[in-house]
Amino acid sequence: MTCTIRSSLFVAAALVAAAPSARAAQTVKIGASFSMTGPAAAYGASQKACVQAAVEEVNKGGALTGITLQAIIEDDASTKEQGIAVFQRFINKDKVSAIIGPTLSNTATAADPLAQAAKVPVVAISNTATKGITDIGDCIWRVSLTELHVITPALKRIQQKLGFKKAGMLYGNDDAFTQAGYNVMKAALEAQGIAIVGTQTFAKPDRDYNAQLTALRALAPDVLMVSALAENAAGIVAQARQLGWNVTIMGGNGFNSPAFVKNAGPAAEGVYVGTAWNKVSADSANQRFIEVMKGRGMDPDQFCAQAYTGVLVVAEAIKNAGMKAGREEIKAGFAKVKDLPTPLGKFSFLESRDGSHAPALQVVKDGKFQIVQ
Ligand code: 1QQ
Repeated sequence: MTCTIRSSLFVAAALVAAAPSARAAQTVKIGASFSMTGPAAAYGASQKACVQAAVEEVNKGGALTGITLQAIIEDDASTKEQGIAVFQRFINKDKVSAIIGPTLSNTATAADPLAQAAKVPVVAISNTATKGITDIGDCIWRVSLTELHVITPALKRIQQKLGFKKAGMLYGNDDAFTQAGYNVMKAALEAQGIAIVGTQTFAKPDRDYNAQLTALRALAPDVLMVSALAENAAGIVAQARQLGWNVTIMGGNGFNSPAFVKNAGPAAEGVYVGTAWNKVSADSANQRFIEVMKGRGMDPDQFCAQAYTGVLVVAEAIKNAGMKAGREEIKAGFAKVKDLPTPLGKFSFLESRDGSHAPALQVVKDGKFQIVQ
């Protein structure tokens, strides 16, 4: 009910504000809450550029008859507090039709309940914590695959190649995503019959991991599983190699930013990470996406592909709702998204409102992520 009233008020306001032409397009506002500063800033810059690109492409493509999308992009500063403030602004002041983001699962656990209470549909594009996101309620949807859907098959594939017997674990214990990633890694190791010989933790502000790495190294694991955001991840990998420790390292989703590879430098070589985006997919939607981003001077990463997909999903929901773009209508439109061509592959939502498409495995080689075939 709230949804319907708000959306009709908004449509009325948009019509009043529109140019005098009777045929003027209705502007549909989409809020995007990304971490442009703070520990997740490496992801937010990519997300911002790619939402802007996707909105321009959708508007240019003309598939949304009579509708122009407008993205309002705000910095959530990688914190719960700022995420809540941004969501409040989107919901009550900007009166957006839908929200994309926030970047971190940690922020989503605090901000998404506000959208759920106000019945504003949210599309998560990079939240990968298995629990505590879409189960907030029926307004919360996500494009991103969970750590469970990515790490489990990725570990299985590496295990088949390298045959690990013993694993060490290192994870951030002050963040919903790094904790969730740890839980998934632990379960995946156990399922593969790999013994966990030691577990160490750190927190986001930490910069020295030598004590944890030295303790784990003494236990001689075959693989080190790390659940960390990009900045911590780069420091951990660089310090492990500085210690002369050449153990195989596998990271969670936090590693998927080129910022990790850049900041870890040569130490990143050989690091494995499961990914939601198969960048070498010959699929035409993926090739078109890469071309669009290259045209804008960008070599896209997984976070870009997911952000771009988030906008395509919102546009598809509006189409599914018969070119109606109120909050309730977009939410209903999400339920009808089926096999949508996107950079991530043919996209549909699961019953749980989580994303569903094939994951991939990559390794850092010659200073770049390379898909393991
Ligand atoms: C989460 C993540 C981060 C790495 C997102 C950028 O996967 O917070 O869920």
